[in-house]
Amino acid sequence: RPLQLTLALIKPDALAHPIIFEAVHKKILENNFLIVRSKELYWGSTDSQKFYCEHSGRFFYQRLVEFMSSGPMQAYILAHEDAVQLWRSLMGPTKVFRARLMAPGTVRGDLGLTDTRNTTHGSDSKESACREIAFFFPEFSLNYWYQEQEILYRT
Ligand code: YYY
Ligand code: MG
Repeated sequence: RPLQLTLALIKPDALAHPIIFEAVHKKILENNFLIVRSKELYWGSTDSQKFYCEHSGRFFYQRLVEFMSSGPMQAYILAHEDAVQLWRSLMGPTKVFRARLMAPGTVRGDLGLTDTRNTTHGSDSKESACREIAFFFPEFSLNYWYQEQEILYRT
């Protein structure tokens, strides 16, 4: 099967601690993702608001936006045959109790601190992946990358 792309993010709570960062990074490598791009970045509250606008109005929106602009993050474009689904399942459930109780061994289950400080983000569909990759890596051409893959895959 051809490779698919997803956007993964190590959030400020995880990047603040080298051991946690290493654990998440190791998880990426162990699961045979290809790291297509990676960069450290720091959001102001405007970027956080824009990225999470689908949640504006929710009770957790303000604390989420504040948290996401509280420190640096590491963003990745990851490639894998099943990149979107695989990264979502490795992360585990959003909420910390559910993650702890029902998904030990996942990133959030093992390392998540609260419902907000839950270590990582992952695109939830192929469409969000396209949108989110463009948001983080505006210089990256998805079309070009997928075209290139198609050629590699055929030859
Ligand atoms: O996609 P995912 O990150 O698993 O969860 P979403 O439901 O899209 O929520 C995005 C983000 O919002 C979540 O990662 C943490 C934060 N959040 C929160 O702070 N409190 C909640 N009760 C639910 C979500
Ligand atoms: Mg989401």
